[in-house]
Amino acid sequence: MIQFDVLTLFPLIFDGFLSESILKNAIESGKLSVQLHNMRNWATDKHSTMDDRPFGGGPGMVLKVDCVVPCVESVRGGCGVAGRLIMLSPQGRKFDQRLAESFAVEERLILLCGRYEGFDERVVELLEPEEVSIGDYVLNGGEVAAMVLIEAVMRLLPGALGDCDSNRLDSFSSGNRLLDCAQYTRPREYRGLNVPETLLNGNHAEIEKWRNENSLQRTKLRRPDLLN
Ligand code: 6GU
Repeated sequence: MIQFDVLTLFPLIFDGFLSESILKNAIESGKLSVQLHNMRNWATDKHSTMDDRPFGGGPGMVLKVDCVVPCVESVRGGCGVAGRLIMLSPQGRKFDQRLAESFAVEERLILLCGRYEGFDERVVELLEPEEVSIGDYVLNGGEVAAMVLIEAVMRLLPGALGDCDSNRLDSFSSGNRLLDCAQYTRPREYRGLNVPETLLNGNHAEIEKWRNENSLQRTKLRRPDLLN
């Protein structure tokens, strides 16, 4: 059981994500829990202001240190395990399968989602979170990145997926640095396109060989960086 605590200004973004399909089943069968915390509850004024204009001027708004720090401290203190604190931020370390594997062995992960131009830098100085980015592009906030992280970690939890080793064979898991091979299902022929003959003849050694070669070929073409 791994507990995620998500600190966000927009908890409703997570509703559909948490209540459908594989993730819903994993939560219902106790593989993980996700607690949403609305950071606005830690605002200090009557208008529930969480952000303010940046010192020095410029566009956008900055999330206030005196709201965010007490919020994190309160959520952290609400459970015996302090947990690993992760700030979703485009300035962070690039998220990958290895980092997901290191998260999957934790008891508790606290995910801090930013909005606007980000957090007052003193949040980082005081709380020393691990900053994580999901790639080199800009999102409106950390919520979608937090969902990416939760889903990637959830797939690694024992028994969370129906088929017991379907995650071990995934692209990018430890011991597999190749892209997945091409897959086909019925019909055998569609608009003149045929399923490769090897996949139809029932020879499992040959099928395995075809798939390995297909994986290697696709990786060479599309992601040569994975082969080095
Ligand atoms: Cl974690 N946050 C935002 N706002 N943008 C991103 C990101 C995170 N990762 C990639 N782009």
